[in-house]
Amino acid sequence: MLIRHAPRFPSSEITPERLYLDRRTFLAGAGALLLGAADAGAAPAVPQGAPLKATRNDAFSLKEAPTKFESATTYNNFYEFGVNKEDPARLAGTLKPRPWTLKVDGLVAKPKTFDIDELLRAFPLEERVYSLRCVEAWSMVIPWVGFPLQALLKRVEPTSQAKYVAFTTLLDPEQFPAQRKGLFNLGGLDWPYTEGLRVDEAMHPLTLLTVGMYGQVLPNQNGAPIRVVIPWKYGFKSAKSIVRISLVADQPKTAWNVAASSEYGFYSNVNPEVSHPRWSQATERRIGELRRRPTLMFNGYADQAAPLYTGMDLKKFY
Ligand SMILES: Nc1nc2c(c(=O)[nH]1)N[C@H]1C(S)=C(S)[C@@H](COP(=O)(O)O)O[C@H]1N2
Ligand SMILES: [Mo]
Repeated sequence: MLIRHAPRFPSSEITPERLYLDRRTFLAGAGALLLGAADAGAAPAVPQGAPLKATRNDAFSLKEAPTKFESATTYNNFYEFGVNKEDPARLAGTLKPRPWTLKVDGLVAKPKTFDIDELLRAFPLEERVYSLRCVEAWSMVIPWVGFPLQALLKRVEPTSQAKYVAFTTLLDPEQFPAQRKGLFNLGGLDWPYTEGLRVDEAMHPLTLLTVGMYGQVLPNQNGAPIRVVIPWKYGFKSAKSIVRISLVADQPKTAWNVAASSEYGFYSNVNPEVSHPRWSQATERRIGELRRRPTLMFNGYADQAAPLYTGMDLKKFY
């Protein structure tokens, strides 16, 4: 597999400032498959598979063996590349994770556009093993690398009017084939992909702005170079390849809710007692296992997440 054959670097050689490799080295290492994509622009490329150092946060980590790297990088939902699970791994070579900026704006005292490498230097990276529970009733256990979204939000100083946080994925049909007009876009989503959280959900210590997994930079198909991960919510809340985080007053539109509001709500907390209209959410299959296991309330993070929803009817606010 392509990613497996990516060049390995001694970790002492790689610091965030030095993630840029010369383009020839990248091409030689990544192989001819990526040639067409990487050739398209002269921008420096971050090699897929470059190591990323992080301090393990045991207090926030599941004590479960991670899903195989091969599974986590070949069985993906990333509709910008198509609706089939294998499409992202096959097609994500067109995504260019450098140069990349993340704009943080809206109802904040200090709006700022961060360069991705500036972000990597500015916030200490943690490794956290979370399970990701897809609304389709499968799950994976992934060692993510990132930092609490809270840390970034505090830096821009949300005003008291800010009640929600809106995430926006990159819009670029050159890089995302399904964003071109035509049959490729079978998923029924409007672009760009959007997601949102209440401010208190976004500020929750479990909510992770994620830049890597399995000790390396995020593979393109997993949402390079930066995505959000909210472990007590269904996977679709974890928007990939984001370019903008806006603090807003009103509940933002979200891609899946716009596409099918009776099936996908704004909250989308993992809840075994609230069925999807077309299937039960009571059990799930961990990728790599045959048996099904019971789905846990808030995906197992009830102690930490339930207090956010005190007094709310979770059947109504699904
Ligand atoms: N931009 C964007 N983000 C996205 C999606 C998508 O189609 N586009 N799919 C979501 C869904 S449904 C899931 S389950 C997770 C999958 O993340 P993974 O491929 O890293 O496991 O990404 C989420 N983030
Ligand atoms: Mo999902």
